[in-house]
Amino acid sequence: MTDRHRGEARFEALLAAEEKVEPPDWMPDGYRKTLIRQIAQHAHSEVIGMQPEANWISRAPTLKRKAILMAKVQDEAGHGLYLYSAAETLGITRDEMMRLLHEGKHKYSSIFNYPTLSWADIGCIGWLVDGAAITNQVMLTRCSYGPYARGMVRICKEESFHQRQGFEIMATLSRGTPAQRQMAQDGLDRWWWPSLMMFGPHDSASTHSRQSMEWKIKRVSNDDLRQQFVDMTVPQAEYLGLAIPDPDLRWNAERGHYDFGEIDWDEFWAVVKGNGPMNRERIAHKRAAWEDGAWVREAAAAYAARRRDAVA
Ligand code: BYC
Repeated sequence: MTDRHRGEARFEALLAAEEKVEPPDWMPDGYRKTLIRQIAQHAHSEVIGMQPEANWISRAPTLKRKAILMAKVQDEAGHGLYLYSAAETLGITRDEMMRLLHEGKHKYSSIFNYPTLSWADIGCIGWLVDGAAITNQVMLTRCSYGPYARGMVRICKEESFHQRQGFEIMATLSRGTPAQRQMAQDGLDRWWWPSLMMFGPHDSASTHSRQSMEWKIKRVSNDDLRQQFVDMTVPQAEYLGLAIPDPDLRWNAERGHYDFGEIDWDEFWAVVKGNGPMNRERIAHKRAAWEDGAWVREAAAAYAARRRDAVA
């Protein structure tokens, strides 16, 4: 038996036994590439996702709301850091991931290419966007790759708190003045469909799902997760007294799930391909932040080199 055969057999055995694959283990090239693609995309989403929320830090309605929002945006930066570290264990450097993002060769979640026009949008990001993220990420805590699965446990705990704070903003607005209720409804009208798009294309159009599920990277399909999210969120909207902007939404007693309308897939693919309302601005801002931070990276590297020389 060659080393490769032994590695393959061990990889298959780990998957079959529901044990984790770890960085030194042999893994198929495709498995490594899929994980780098997905984890880097996930990390980039956390970091780019700071922009639409940061837009409201200076305009949060109270000091307490400002402090909460600042803490949430910092949490997203932390999630990005755990995820970049997880991706680095697969043999790609952080600089390379940044280069690929800045050159448009790496994706990030479509949702962050929409603008945050009112304070209610901050509520909608927490309630709907973090809600969709948790739905997707709870299954990723069972991902077969150890560093990603472990990172997701911590991230999910923080995302649950984020979801609550978003729902609480929506509850406050929807119990407020008619103008505040209208602001909450307008936020839901604009964020509902993009939130459903976060789960990706239909299973029949998903290029990676089948293989990713065989490798136990993904455990639940895009459509099943989207359905879970709809079933969870509709009663929450009812509680808030807000209307979900979908005339086809209704409870289907036979299926035991809500039926819902069709996503505008032309809009989804336009946003994924870089032509959403905010794509260019998001990447320009990200690049500028990377360039502005060059001196910090240089200083940190120089300091680390001096420490190494001093020890040697
Ligand atoms: N947006 O074969 P498919 C957060 C791409 S942030 C853009 O189904 P896969 C937060 C897909 O990449 C958390 N692209 O792919 C932060 C693929 O293209 P490539 C965000 C999308 O990978 C701040 C192609 O379409 N969560 O929580 O099996 C504030 C075909 O798709 C999207 C994650 O990133 C999309 N929505 O499944 C608040 C979760 N959907 O790569 C909150 C981790 C699909 O072949 N990612 N594409 O060029 C995943 O779970 C999976 O990658 C996806 C897609 C479910 C997104």
